[in-house]
Amino acid sequence: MMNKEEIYAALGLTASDIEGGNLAVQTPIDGSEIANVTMDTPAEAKAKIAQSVEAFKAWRNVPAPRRGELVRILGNILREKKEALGALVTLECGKIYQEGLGEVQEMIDICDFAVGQSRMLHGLTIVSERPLHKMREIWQPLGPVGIISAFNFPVAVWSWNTCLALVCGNSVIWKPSEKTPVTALACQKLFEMACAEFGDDAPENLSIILTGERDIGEILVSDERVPLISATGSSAMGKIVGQNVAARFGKSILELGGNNAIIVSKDADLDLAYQGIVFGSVGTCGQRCTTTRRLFIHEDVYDEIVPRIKKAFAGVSIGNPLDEATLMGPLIDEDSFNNMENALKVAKENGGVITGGGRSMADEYPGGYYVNPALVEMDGTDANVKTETFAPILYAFKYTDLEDAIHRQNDVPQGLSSAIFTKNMLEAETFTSEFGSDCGIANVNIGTSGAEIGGAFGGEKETGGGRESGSDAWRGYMRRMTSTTNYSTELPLAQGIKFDAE
Ligand code: UN1
Repeated sequence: MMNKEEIYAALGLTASDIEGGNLAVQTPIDGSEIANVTMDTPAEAKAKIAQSVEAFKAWRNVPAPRRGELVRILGNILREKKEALGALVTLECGKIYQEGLGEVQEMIDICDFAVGQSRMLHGLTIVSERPLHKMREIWQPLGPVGIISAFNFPVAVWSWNTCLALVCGNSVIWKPSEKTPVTALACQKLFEMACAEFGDDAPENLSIILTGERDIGEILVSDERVPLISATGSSAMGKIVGQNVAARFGKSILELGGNNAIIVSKDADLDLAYQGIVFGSVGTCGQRCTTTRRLFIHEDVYDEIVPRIKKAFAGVSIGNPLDEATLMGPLIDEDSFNNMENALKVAKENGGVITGGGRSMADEYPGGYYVNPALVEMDGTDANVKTETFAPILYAFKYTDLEDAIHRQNDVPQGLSSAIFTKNMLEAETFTSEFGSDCGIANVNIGTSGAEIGGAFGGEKETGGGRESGSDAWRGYMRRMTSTTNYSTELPLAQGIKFDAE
């Protein structure tokens, strides 16, 4: 495993990038400072937005397949730097190295996807109601795209947005989480390497980073020169961002909180369900927006699977995420730990029976917030289970009737991911029907987390309604133009209107 200095060197980060600034960055591994980066002032942020507008004006003229070439080069660089960037992700946000690598793989995958997409920015041709007329849809570049991302996927979310935005002809301005600015600076270095290899068609400032706290994010969100804001994070943040962007008639793509559930049927393959549940709930230390937070287990199999989950939770190897034997690293910081403690307190007050929870390895890592995953057995629904706590807490409920389980699964404000484990085709099809799951993601015999980039990613209700990455999410980064051409010598009006100007 590379050490910090080797990681920085491999990614081209120099002292001026990571020292002498005014934003201290701590690794959640032990709380020690790994960098001190320089924040943008509000005036600098505004100036950078102006630079991004200029970059857009040049980039939109480059043919889309050529734009794809830049993304192809970026994907190759990411392949070369996968280990270094994966390790930096681990160092800065605390997810285990395997997941750090997985996150970079997600970047590589979206690069490949976007390269293909760069030759497929298709519009419709539409038959006209008028003779000798043709209609078509033309998808146009939009402008600078503002990206706001969270600490838990510090690099992949940028790439989902950036790779599509770039092939669509846009420039990008990224405001990463103030908890993970170093991975952002590293991505910027790799992007600049790609531009250098690509040549002059890539204008200066095609991708820009805004480093700072909330005030800097607000500048980006409220700036009319930025037609689209794509924001990933909490529902509370997204509500403010969405309203502020809407107030200036901007567009937004919001990918916000989840409260994801797995239904375990009496007809489930319990071995599969068990694996999906454990990965979904303790993976990334419960800090994915797709983390499994609730279980609805059929009463006939409850006593078979719940003890297995408890055993897995008690035995999961918690520790330094750079150590390859570790399955669960630390929470991002003390606030997260306090939120977890609070949620467990409320669950207990509401009659929940808790197994696990509490701090782990405090002696070895006084500055790191390692926790034991907690399983909370609940009798019925309660208010606490309606909010997202970004920590490894899994609430288990019993059910008798599938319709009731689906209703309870849906009966939360969020609507990101959901899953059912069943070998019963009728149940599986019910779950994915119009009266089944109300989430953006509804899986069968697969857990709630770990979505592939090829599908549209996002969810409904307080999850924000946005879709990123695969399918036709690219359209969100473009402007739709409807164009009608008349190749006759008459000017017939639509709807048969007669209007004689003579
Ligand atoms: C997030 O937590 O914001 O499906 C994204 C998954 C990952 C992405 C999670 N591909 O878990």
